[in-house]
Amino acid sequence: MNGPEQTTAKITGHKAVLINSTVATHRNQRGDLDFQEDRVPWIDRPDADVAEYVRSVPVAQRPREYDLAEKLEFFRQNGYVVFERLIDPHLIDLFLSDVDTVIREPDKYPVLVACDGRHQNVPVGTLSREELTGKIHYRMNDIHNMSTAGKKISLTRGLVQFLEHAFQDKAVAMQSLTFRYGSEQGVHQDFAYVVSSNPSHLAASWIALEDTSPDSGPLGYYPGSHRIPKFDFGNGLFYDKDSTHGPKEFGQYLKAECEKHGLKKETFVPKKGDVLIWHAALAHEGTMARDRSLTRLSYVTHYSSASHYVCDVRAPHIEPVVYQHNGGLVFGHPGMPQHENALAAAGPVPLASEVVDQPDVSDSSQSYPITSRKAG
Ligand SMILES: O=C(O)CCC(=O)C(=O)O
Repeated sequence: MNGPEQTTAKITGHKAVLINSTVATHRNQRGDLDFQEDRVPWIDRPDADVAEYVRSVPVAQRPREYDLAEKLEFFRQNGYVVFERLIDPHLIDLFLSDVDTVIREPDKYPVLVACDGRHQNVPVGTLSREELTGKIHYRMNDIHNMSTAGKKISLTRGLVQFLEHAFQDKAVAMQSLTFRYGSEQGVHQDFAYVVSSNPSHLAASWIALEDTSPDSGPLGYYPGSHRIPKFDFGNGLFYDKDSTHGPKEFGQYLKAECEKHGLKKETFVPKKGDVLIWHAALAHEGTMARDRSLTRLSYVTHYSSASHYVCDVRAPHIEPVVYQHNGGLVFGHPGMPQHENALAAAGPVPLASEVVDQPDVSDSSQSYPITSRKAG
């Protein structure tokens, strides 16, 4: 396992292999739909012994910022864990200035946004100035591809180290979402929507870019819900075009199961720089804002492990360009190499590996089993 320093090693082994994510949909010994028991991260196995694991980690490889055993054990039991003031506030300010640059010059930076009341992602340039700076609720997708500050935040040392220990593998930042206002998204579990080749090798970080008001629609989550039986979309664990049940029924099911198991909703009302990491199967939501005019500046990154996210879901047939920072990985946008790191407020980019194959995203003639699923 890598230490916390940046490294100059080249990343290898990221051949864009073809993976059929549907093989992970299966029934366990009781006949229930579940993650494949022998492929879950060690920490999710019934016999996981966190204290023993941490004793085996040399002291020099343990994070300096927190007690690793305490955080891993909390995550194992509850499906989430909080780190206070983990993100450098200066880096957050640089990131926010990158976001402002996109809002000021939306035609120059082709970031996709998902807006209230619209079903599809649209280029930020199609929103009016009033919409972009006003009270419309939208989220920006994958701004980290253009923003070096975004990459550095997603790959903050203590965060990446925690995930490396939880996965026992390098962490890969797969996608990011940047919010100005609360999402008010219904209760869900991310593995149903976010695609890796193993749905249990998934986690997310929620980072407060400002002190969060309890009235702005904070993140809500159900501690312990990562262990409740999985929902069947009619065609398995994942929501896609063939599903006969949708996000609404998913949310209703999760709420009913949480109630049945006595799991109570909590909300995350953090200070700037605080982080909450959640498990692939933690039931969570964007709570309804009591005051929709309040901002809730926040940044979500979804991660998988390097062994289970080897190609970019946006173009799985090409070799990704891999950036490395603090031992964590992130892929360059396969469709917009000319815009990668265009917003460089945070200075030099994390190390990029050699581009092995030049991306050719115009080649859509091949069919690849990993495809994007509709978000809920
Ligand atoms: O921040 C929020 O309101 C919800 C974010 C979320 O549910 C997600 O990114 O999966």
